[in-house]
Amino acid sequence: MKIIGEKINGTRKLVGKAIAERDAAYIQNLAIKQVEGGAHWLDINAGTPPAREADDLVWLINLAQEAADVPLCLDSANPQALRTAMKEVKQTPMINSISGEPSRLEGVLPIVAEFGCPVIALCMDDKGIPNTADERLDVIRKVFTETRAAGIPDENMYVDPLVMTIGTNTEAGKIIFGTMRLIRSEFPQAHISCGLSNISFGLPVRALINRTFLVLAIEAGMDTAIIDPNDRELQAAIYTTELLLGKDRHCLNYTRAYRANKLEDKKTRFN
Ligand code: THG
Repeated sequence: MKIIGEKINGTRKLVGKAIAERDAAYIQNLAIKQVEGGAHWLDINAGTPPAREADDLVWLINLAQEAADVPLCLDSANPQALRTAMKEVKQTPMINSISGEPSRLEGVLPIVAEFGCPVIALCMDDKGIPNTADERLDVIRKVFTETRAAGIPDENMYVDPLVMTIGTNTEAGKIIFGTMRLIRSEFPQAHISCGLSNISFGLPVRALINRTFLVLAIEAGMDTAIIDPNDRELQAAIYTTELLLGKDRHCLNYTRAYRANKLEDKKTRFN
């Protein structure tokens, strides 16, 4: 499993405040902690209005790069902000995201192609997010036609089936796992990624739902996730799931995590 650290996101209250006040230390601490927690990329989402986005993105990018040496995942739909950001990055970033929406294909796909970026592709188009796994596959199939024509290898694609809220549609989990299985089978070279938090919106004990959802999603073929890398229980669930699915040769990662005291409840271990 590869992890995209989600925390540098201006729609989060304290991050929004840090951006407005240009509190560099707050942002750099988030970058350092997430890499220590095992992030392979850092998502950078300014969460600010289009007129401010490029400036804020550049500020965040430079701070994250000073503090950490993992590649970034530029979370923006704004081609102009992305083009400006591409001038600042030290390593090829992931672009988050394209979709079947014509505006994204026209505005963002050329940037992805020009710089050879890995890219998250959302299972939606200008008609919205389809309600069934089959229709989400139809949408992403059209996106692959475009990305292949632009010379983007399937290995650079990170398909996001788009997690919706289980509280308003109890089929939401099954739609995601079904979509993941279809993508795995039709596009075996592509990666599968998603964000978790929408699944549990409005329900109690969200971390429990998110964690259990992640386990099932890995079994359905997900190999990358946008998560909080500093969530200890979530990380323990990832180690255990990979162990049980035969993705941890000689149980090496699991036993290493155990020795680093990453698996057991802190209380169980020290009381
Ligand atoms: N797919 C793709 N990109 C995405 C998402 C996705 N980018 C944004 C989002 N979803 C993933 N990022 C975050 C970042 C932070 C939080 C959740 C998702 C977060 N949420 C807190 C919570 O859920 O408890 C509440 C907010 C806060 O802390 O203020 O932190 O799905 N491609």
